Amino acid sequence: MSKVYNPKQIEKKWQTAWDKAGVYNTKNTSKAKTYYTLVEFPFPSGDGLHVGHVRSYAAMDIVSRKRRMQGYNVLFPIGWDAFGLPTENYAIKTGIHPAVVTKKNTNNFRKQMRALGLSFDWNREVNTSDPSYYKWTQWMFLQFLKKGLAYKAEVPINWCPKDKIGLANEEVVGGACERCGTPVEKKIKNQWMIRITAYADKLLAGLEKLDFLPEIKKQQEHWIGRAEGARIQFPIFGSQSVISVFTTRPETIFGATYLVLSPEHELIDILKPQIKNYTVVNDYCVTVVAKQEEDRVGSKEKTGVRVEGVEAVNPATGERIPVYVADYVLSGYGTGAIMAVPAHDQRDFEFAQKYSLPIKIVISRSSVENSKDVFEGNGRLVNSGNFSGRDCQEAKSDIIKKVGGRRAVTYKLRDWVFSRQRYWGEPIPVVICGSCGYVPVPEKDLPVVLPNVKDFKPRDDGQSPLASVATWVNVKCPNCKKPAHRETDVMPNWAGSSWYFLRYTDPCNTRIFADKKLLKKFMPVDWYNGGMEHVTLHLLYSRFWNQFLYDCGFVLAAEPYRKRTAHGVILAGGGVKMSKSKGNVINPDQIVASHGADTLRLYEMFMGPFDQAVAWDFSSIEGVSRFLGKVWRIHHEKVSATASPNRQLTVLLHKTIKSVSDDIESMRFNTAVSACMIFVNACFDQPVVPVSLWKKFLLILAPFAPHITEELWQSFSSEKKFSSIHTVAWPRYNPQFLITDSVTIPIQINGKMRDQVIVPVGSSQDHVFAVACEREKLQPYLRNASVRTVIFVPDKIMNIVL
Ligand code: ANZ
Ligand code: ZN
Repeated sequence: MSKVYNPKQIEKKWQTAWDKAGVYNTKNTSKAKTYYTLVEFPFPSGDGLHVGHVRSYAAMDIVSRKRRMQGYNVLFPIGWDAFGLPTENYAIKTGIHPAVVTKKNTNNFRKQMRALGLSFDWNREVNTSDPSYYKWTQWMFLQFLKKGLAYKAEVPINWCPKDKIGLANEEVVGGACERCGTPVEKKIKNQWMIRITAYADKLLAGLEKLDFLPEIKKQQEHWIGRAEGARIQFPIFGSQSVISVFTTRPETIFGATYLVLSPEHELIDILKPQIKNYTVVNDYCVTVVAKQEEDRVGSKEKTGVRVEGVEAVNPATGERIPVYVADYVLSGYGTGAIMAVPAHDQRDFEFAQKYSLPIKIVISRSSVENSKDVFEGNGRLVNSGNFSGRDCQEAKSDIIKKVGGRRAVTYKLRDWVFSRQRYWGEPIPVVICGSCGYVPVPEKDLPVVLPNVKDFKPRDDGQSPLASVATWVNVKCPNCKKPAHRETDVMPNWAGSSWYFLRYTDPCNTRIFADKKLLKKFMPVDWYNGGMEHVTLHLLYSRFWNQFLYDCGFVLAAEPYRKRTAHGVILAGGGVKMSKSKGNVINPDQIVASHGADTLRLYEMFMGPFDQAVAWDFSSIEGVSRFLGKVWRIHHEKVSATASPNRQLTVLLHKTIKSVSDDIESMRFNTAVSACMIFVNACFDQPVVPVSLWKKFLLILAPFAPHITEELWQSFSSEKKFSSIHTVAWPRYNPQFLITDSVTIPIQINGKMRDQVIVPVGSSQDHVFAVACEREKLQPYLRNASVRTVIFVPDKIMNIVL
């Protein structure tokens, strides 16, 4: 064994040994309690793994290793979220098939992950772009279809008029096409939709019992955006039509001085003959519809046009009020039309001021709240007919009744647009037949395999490149056998990641996506760690997907994740974002090559609180590397089997075991590492370190620095057969050593107990005697007496013989 710590000589060696011995393999048949740790599987980009991945993976690797040592049968899997735009765009640029690029990139990721010593069970790797995987994604789509949760609808998509392609939201940057900078337009397309809104209440209710970070729950609730209120119909004067509005404040209806339609509202076409300024209205609508939603709402100045010739009747007052179209009313929310109450709603107030519309106060503000702002609070009704004088909340039900409205609930959550007119995704398994309509591909014919194409670019007509593959597109209708054609849209990138955690339990099953027995054994995931950027879409989609499969009876737990935590991002030195264009991206491979994987892992755990953003700091890497060097030296220079017991080190060791054990559970990895450093420094100050203490220390360091600890541990082993440190039981601490740092010592005078003193553990005879001499209780005995001898047992007892 080398005298100096050299990670290059040990890391590869142990990675191979662990693989060979199957140390991290999850056992389907084990009787031990299971524990399922999950990290977000990466998109295998051409840039390879970055240091941000390492932070999350190393953290959950530590949790997984601790659980194994605690005796659990741990499932800690990994795979590839392999479909997606970057690979497709790369294919468009280079002509290299996305499957070829994916293979190359996953090989690189796998190599990088292995070099980090992550304890994944590599037998369970999944790849969402593999037909044996997406067969089941397609099968699940058919279940949605069967249950009426997949449907077709006309919805607006982002459209680049120059490239002539539909864009995903993430390809729209500041309202312009990410590649060419052309302002993006909206284009109405017939799309596959998934009715996630049917699960809005279940998704909300399910949150309650889950151990998610409070911030994560809040974001999910906000995204679902449940609002209680009423739907109220406003008749149109001189017409059969009515305008139905959704309001959360029906009690303010006496103050509704105008109505607003969203520019997409269907009534605009229906009322065309009646609208005097139709051209102006229509031009306005077309411009607004082309805009991005974030440009329409928010702080921007509101715009609108009066719909001339159309007046509505306020059902509370009987008054005729004007109707507008305006950008601040959205089509996808509520009914897409509002009653505007400018005295009590800030948005309406701004609009009313701009267009000189009447502002009528219907709730009196209590005198204390006398600011100039629009009063959006509750209070006594005024100017509200018979209801005046009543408390607005108390009168709410009566007012809804009086105007013929009904209570209603609305959600911000919208149905999921599930089509992409792209290539690198799961083909939607549907055949379109002239006589039968949309016909599901029979389950026995799955997977519908993505055909090979030469040109990956979407077509000028906005269709997927698949539309050009005649041999693939033209099929017989599964129903009537007449000529028909395949759906050429593919699924969004979010599909495959909505259920990957289920597949890990049974990754090779060809009969079903996962066997129920194995689902029962491993699901739900015990602990899922991921980024804050995924707590709305991915987390919501996957919870929904799992809840749906649960309702169908295919999985046994309604909620897929028991616990969800999140890591902070890693910034470049100076606290700025790491980005290729700035050239400040840190490649983990470099650190592994220069300092070793153990140092990189330990550094990323030590760099700062796990849930916070931290900046990269090379000098700290050196510090961590020196720490491991010290561990190495102590092991070789000080650890001894014949060293006599050392109380100070023993107490410190037990404290360290406790803090490392607790800190791993609460993800305070940085303080766990510093506790280890304190212990190592204390050992370094000693001439010898008892081997029994040292072995326990190696065990708690093992999850953090798996290679060096394995190497040092094996030096104690004389057995031929390899038995890894990572399978040894997690050490327990003895609470007795932790109770306190001081002890109570009884003081005897001539063998009779007279008092007791509290002194620091390990106090000397002189110190204890000095403390005793100060005690009032002992004064009668000790004053003027001559001490013959003192019998002292450290930390136990003192007998003063006079
Ligand atoms: C009248 C009213 C009076 C309103 C008042 C508020 C205050 P939240 O709370 O965000 O859910 N609204 C309804 N549909 C809308 C749409 N499609 N686009 C934009 N705004 C819409 O919002 C509910 C309130 O937002 C509703 O209650 C409605 O304005 C508006 F003193 O109706 B309210
Ligand atoms: Zn047919």
